[in-house]
Amino acid sequence: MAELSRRHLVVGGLAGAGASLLPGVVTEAHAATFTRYNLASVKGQAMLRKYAQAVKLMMARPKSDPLSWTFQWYTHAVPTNTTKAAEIAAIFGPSPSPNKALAQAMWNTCQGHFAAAGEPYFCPWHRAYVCAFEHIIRQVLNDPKFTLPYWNYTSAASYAVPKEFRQQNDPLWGPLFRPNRNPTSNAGQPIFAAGGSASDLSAGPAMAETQYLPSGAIQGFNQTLDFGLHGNVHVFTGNGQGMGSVPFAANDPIFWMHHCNIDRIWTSWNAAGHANPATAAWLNKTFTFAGPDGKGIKVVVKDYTNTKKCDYDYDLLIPAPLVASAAPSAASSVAAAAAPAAPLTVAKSQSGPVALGAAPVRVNLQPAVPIPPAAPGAAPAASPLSGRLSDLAGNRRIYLVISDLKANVAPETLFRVYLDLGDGPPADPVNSNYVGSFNFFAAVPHGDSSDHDHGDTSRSISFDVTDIAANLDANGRLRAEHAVTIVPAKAPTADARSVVGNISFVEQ
Ligand SMILES: [Cu+2]
Repeated sequence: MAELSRRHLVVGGLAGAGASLLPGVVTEAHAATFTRYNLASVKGQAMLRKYAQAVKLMMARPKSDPLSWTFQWYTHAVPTNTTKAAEIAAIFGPSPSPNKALAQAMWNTCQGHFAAAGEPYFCPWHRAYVCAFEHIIRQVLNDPKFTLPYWNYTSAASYAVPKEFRQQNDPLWGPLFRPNRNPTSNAGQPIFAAGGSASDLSAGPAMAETQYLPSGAIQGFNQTLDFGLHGNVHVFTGNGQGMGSVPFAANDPIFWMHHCNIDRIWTSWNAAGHANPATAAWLNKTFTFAGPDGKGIKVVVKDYTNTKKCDYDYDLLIPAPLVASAAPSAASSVAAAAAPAAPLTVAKSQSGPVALGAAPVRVNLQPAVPIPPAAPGAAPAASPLSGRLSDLAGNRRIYLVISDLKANVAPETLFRVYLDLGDGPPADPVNSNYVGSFNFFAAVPHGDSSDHDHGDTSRSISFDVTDIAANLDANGRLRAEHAVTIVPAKAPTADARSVVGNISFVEQ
C-alpha cells in the first residue's frame, strides 16, 4: 500500500501544468486507466450528462434484470415497506432462475448498515459496489470510458445538492431528481440547512484517525467516516423515504456520487500513509455483485484495499491533516493498532438509556476513578476531567463515548453534543462547549431477519474531547460534576424514539 502510494502520488506544486493547488494538496499521477472527476468540473459535467442517460435507461429495465436500477438499489437494501422475500416472489415468481438466485445472494447486503459485525467492511463493500455499478453503466451506455463523478460536499462551493439533481421536469436531468429529499436540499440550500452546521461536512475527523479499525474508545477511520460525515450527508440530503434512511438511500441517484466521494476520502487516507487491516479474516471476506453481463461475481476484500483492481484514480485527493501527530507513517499506525493504549473510564452516567426528543437532554456523569490531587498534598482537582488533564501522558487522549445508539425509524435530524454547558440551549450551536454531532443513519433496524445476519444494530460512537476539555478547564468552566447535553439540531420525527445508552469519559 505505502509503496503504491509513493509511486502513485505527486505532491501539489509538482503536479504539472494547469494545477493551481494549495501547498500540501495531493493529486494522483493518473497511473490508472480511468479517472473519476469532481462533478463540478468540466470533465465531471460531461460524465454527469452520461450518468443521467444511464439512470434513465436503468430505470426502464425490468426489476428482474441485474443491470436495472431497482436490482442495484436493492443490493444495498430492500425498502422497509416490503421485504426481500416478498419482492423476490413478486418479481421472479415461483420458478428458479439465475437472476432470482443472484437477487437472493446480492440483495440486502450493504455492510455497515445492518448488523454491527459488518461495520469493518463499510469501506471495501461500498468500493466494490460502486465499481460494479460503474462497469454496469459502461455496458448500459456502451461507453467503455465512463467513470462516475464524485460530489465534493466537503467544499463550500459544493454544499448544496448539485443543480442537475434538482430539475424534476428536465428531459436530460429529470431522472436524477427525487422528491424524498429535505425541502431545503431540493431548494438548493447547503444541505446542512436541513439541521446541522458546516462543520458536520468536514472530512477532518476521519482523516485525523491513524488506524482503520476501532480499539477501545478510539473509533478508527472506517467508523468515524461511516457514522460521521457519511451518515450526516445521508441525513442532510434525504428524508426517511430517501437518502436519510438505509433501505431507500440507493434509490436516489445522488447516492452514487456520495459514495464516490466517500471512496475518495478512503483513498486519500491511505495515500496519507495509513494502513488498512491486515488480518486474514478481513482480507478474505467475500461479497457478491453483478457483472456487466448480468452474471454474479464474487469479490474479495483484498482486491479492494486500493483502487488498482478496479483501475481508477481520482482527479484530486484530500490532503493529510497538517499536524504531524495526526499523520504518522504507515509503520507507526500499524504499531498503534497492535498495541492500543489501555482505556481507563474516568466518569460515567448512571442513569441508563436516555430518550432523545425535541428538547435538550442533560446527563450527569459520576467519577469512576478517584480524582487525583492537583499537586502532592494539595486539594483534589476541581473536576474528574481537570484531574486527568493535569497529568495526561503525552500519547493519551480523553474521549467522550456514547454507547448503544438506537432509533425505531430515522429521526431525520442530527444531535449535537456539549460538555458542561450552562442552562438552556446555546446561542451559538458551535460554541466552546460543543463536542460534535451524531446521527442515527446506521442505527435503525431494517431488513428481514430471515435472510440476513442482523444481530445487534446498535452503534457506539466516540469523540476526542481532550482539546475542548482543556480549553474549558483553562477558563475555569469545567463543572465539579460533569454533564453532557444532547440537543437535536431540529425536532426529530415523532415516532423515531431515538435512544442512547451509557455516556462516559474514557482516557486512552
Ligand atoms: Cu451510504
